[in-house]
Amino acid sequence: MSTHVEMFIKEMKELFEPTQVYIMDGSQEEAENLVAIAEKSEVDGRVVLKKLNNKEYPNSYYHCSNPNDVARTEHLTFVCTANKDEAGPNNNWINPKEAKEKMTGFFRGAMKGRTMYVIPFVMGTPKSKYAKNCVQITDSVYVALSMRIMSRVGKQAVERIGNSCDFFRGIHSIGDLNPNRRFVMHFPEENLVMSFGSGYGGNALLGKKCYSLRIGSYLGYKEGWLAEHMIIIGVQSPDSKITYFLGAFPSACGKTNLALLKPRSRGYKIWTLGDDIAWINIGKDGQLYAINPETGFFGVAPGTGFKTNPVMMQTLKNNNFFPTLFTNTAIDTDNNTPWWEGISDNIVQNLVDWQGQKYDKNSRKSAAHPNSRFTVSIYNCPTLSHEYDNPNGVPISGIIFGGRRKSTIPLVYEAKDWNNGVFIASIIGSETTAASSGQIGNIRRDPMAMLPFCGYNMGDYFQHWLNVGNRAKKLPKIFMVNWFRKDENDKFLWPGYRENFRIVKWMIDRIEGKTGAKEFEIGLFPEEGAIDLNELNIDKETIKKLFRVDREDWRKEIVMIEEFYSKFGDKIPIELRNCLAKLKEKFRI
Ligand code: GTP
Ligand code: SPV
Ligand code: MN
Repeated sequence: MSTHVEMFIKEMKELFEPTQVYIMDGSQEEAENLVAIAEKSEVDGRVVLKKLNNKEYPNSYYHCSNPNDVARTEHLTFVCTANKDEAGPNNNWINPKEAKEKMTGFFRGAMKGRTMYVIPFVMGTPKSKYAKNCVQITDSVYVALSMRIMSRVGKQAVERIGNSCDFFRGIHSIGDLNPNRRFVMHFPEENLVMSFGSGYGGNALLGKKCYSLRIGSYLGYKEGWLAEHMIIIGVQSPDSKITYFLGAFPSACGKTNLALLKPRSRGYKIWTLGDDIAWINIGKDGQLYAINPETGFFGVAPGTGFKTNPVMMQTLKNNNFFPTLFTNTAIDTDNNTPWWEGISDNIVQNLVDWQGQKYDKNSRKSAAHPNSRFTVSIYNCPTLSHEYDNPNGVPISGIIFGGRRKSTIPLVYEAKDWNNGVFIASIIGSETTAASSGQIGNIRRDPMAMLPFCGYNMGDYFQHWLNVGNRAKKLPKIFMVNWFRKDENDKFLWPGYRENFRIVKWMIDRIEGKTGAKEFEIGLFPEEGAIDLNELNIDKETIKKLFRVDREDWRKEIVMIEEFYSKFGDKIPIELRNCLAKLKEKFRI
């Protein structure tokens, strides 16, 4: 082991005072050991893992977290740059010295009586020049097991690090799960994250949002690439050609579902490369190429079902090397299988809810927590792309942005060019979801679906997007979608899920120049009849509503956009300010 990794472990051991240290190697034997430990240990009065029905869900385990620890906590997440302006108004900030003192105070002696797990891991395929080396410390066996699913853990990371001191350091302890002593602190200038008091998802699996997005976006800014909250898919047409897309939607707004979509159209297929994070570089030929740094899905359970997402259901039922975890779902106790709202139409007799209480069917509360999730290896996915491990990534022809909006935003439209696309992405608004603690359903600006994940000033981030566009020789087309528009009765106007493929097919026609577009105030719209609505029971009136640009709604929208932009002062690039001025003119504001 490299001296720098050894020094880091020694320093952590002195700080945390654990009973023992467990250095992970990523082996099969280790998976079995850790599962056995988790089945025997309790955290907070709850057994960490319980085995589920092995016939229905092979090698799968149930985990239920403290009810105060079920989602990311954005208000407790900080970016600690030397200078406040560098973190920007989009991030909470305290100065690095103060942050470290606070965290070190929490960390001191926090692992007494516990095991300290050391997780060496690589984000990205180890042979890729875009991959990054990392080491996380944690005292949660659930986090250790999750990291093995979500990233490449083991010797290859140690080998890649060698004698270098250049690796990401992630320091995590669940502490006593007290929300008053819970913080996630990022130090982009030091390639370091400190997280205390939470064992949940993005707060605790530090390779994910903390490193691959917040620190990653900062590194990308310095080094000339982009770290984005995006899926990567390859869409195969009947002529066997594969068109690669990126797709960014805010948390719990449909990325995983689009990434594993099974088209109904004959001859088409979607190949999955990633469902949450993309690292994008300009390749030698001047095109954008994307890799997925992760190796698993940490997906939203509710709404995932045999009808809506059969490929994910198959993924969950596949068996391989990695144990699959279900967190905060309900359980069908007759079958010992995980259960959630929307999984199937079958009626189940006996459920316990996500807190282990017998579920009353007349209850208005859901049985599974709305942010209940599964953690499953990407290698279980039957539609995994053959290019998934390609060290260079895949060349991107289209970028799909989206949000969750009851009104205002049409089903789909296209940007006129790259800069206009950056503008459209910079003004995304979306209703807040259960993926983050706090109120659900409030509209907030979530540019590029990166508001909670951009590790530096978002004004600089917009400029960086424009710069990447200037440097690239061939740019993808940019689209905006909204699967979530509703009617007067609060019903979704668009069937969504697998039917979303109809929109993707139109995008391919646009990329290939097979269909024209009509220009409206906000962008380019599909021509009459260009979207395949065959065998879809939807009337003309509904389609009209889905594409309606309501001038009054847009006037209100522009007020919200201006308010958001104004927080960034003159950091908002002139190109985007010009786009906004043009939009205002069109709506006569
Ligand atoms: P994160 O993992 O939080 O980043 O979320 P995500 O963007 O991957 O979202 P996901 O695909 O897991 O979907 C979130 C929720 O939206 C789930 O409850 C889905 O069932 C629901 N959903 C996804 N796609 C659609 C759609 O096209 N229409 C409707 N109505 N709901 C959808
Ligand atoms: C999200 O919230 O966007 C997620 C889940 O993908 S978490 O890993 O908790 O960030
Ligand atoms: Mn996400």
